[in-house]
Amino acid sequence: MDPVIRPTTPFDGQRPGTSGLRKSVQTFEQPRYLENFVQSIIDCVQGIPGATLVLGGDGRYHNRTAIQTIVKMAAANGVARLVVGAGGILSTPAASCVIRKRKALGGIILSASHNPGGPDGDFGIKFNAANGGPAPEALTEAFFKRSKEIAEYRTVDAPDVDLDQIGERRLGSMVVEVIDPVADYAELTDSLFDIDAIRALFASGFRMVFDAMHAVTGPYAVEILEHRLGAPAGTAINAVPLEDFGGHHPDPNLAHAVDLVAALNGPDAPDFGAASDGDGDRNMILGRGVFVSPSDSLAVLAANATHVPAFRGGLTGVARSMPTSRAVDRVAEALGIRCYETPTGWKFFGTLLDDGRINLCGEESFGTGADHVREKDGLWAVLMWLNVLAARRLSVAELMAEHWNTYGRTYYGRHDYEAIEQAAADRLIDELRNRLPLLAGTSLAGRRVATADEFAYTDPVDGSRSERQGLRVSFEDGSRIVYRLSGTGTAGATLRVYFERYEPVGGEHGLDAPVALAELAAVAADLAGIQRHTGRTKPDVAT
Ligand code: G16
Repeated sequence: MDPVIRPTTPFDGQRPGTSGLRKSVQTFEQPRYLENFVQSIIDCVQGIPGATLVLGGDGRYHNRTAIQTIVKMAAANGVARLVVGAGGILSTPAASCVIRKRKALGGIILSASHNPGGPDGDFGIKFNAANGGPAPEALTEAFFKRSKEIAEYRTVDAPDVDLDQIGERRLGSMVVEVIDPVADYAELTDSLFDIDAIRALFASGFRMVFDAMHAVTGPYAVEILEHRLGAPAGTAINAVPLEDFGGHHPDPNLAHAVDLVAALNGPDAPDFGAASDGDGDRNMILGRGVFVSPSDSLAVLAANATHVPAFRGGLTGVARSMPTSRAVDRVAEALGIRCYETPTGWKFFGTLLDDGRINLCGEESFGTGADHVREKDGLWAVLMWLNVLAARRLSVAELMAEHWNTYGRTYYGRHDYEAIEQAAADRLIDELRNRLPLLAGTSLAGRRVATADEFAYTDPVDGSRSERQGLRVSFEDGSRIVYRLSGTGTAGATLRVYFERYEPVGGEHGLDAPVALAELAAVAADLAGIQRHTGRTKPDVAT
């Protein structure tokens, strides 16, 4: 089967963001839009002819169409073996697992993560490298550069390949290997946790609800929680993946997982609640009447890691993204290990994990992960919690209280202002950037500013430099405000404002986070002139 070379012309603005190229479905449905970006990836990644690649997505609307396009382009570009999840499905962490296990050159993952799906929703594509992690910035910049000059792409004229039946078939000289999307991942998680302890926990009557939000983790959760760990049938809810996620926003947070939050706060609440997002890499953790902030979750897992077989030997180091609260820093200090602060974006953890400098990391944006794959991993985080709860035999509330009594409590919150005009967002950030040098030593609503700067990062392993990664204002009392523009939105700009307030051991630990942070939030809005620049008087999402 001979490749067909089709002429094309570049599209504007195919620059990958925090997590790949993410745009509306309508954008991706334009003729040649996907083809241009896929060919740009293929042209920039060394060694495609003869290689093994992995392909899968979160099953959202347009997944099946896009997968067929990519299968044909892979065949035309000389890929030797394409490993595809049945039905075109692979959760993002499962794709990372399969890339590593098969020693593939890399993989193409189709997802817009936690963004809504359906014909009016979003779609996305990213390339993960041989380590299983998102392509580094140098490579995503190369894709972008190539996408601006591309003049042709390669495909084959062939009928669609059957991707629903597990097994091998051929497209020209390429082998298409359709795999069970769950099997390799479930085998990996079996090897990491104390399965017997978790089974015993469920056998003791421990009750949990896992909300798959009609997204990709449903089949993974049913297999792992219910079939392998013995949780009762029905523990995983909304477990059937739907192309439009049932019309919901598959983002596991207090704003979008309201039914789950209500269940954990209602009468007859289960012991434990959790949710994951569109592509399975995010997680939310709840106990009866308690929400565990992702920053606290990372800190608690770090403090209790040695109860989990994969970490019996201890942690080598930990990392968090800059806007993530400093709760984990305090645990790292107590353990005598290094805590790295990286820019937002999972790709920045990759070099640290590959180099063995860290084996646990996380972000405030409901992402937690470790060195078993090179993506954040929603179900893995849930299994970590189950393993710790099984070993400690404490409730989530008791575990949190113990943690705060040991390390102090870091209240944490984030306000998102969505779809604001890009120029207004840029003006707000520019103006604040210019004011930063004047802030140190001044007082804002009674709090003295210790430092105010713009975060930049030099990767300690490969020396690469990332500038302009967020503005931060730290106060002498240990509180902090951070401002940055999101890299994952698809309409206008999204301004994120992050707050944290530290209450030491013996301090006031019993407040609701929004109450504890109200004063800081008012200071943050005022300092940046959010209303003046954007016209907004309150955030669209407060978590
Ligand atoms: C992606 C990245 C994360 C990042 C998050 C939010 O997550 O992988 O590392 O924290 O975006 O980014 P932003 O604040 O720029 O919107 P996901 O789950 O969307 O792939």
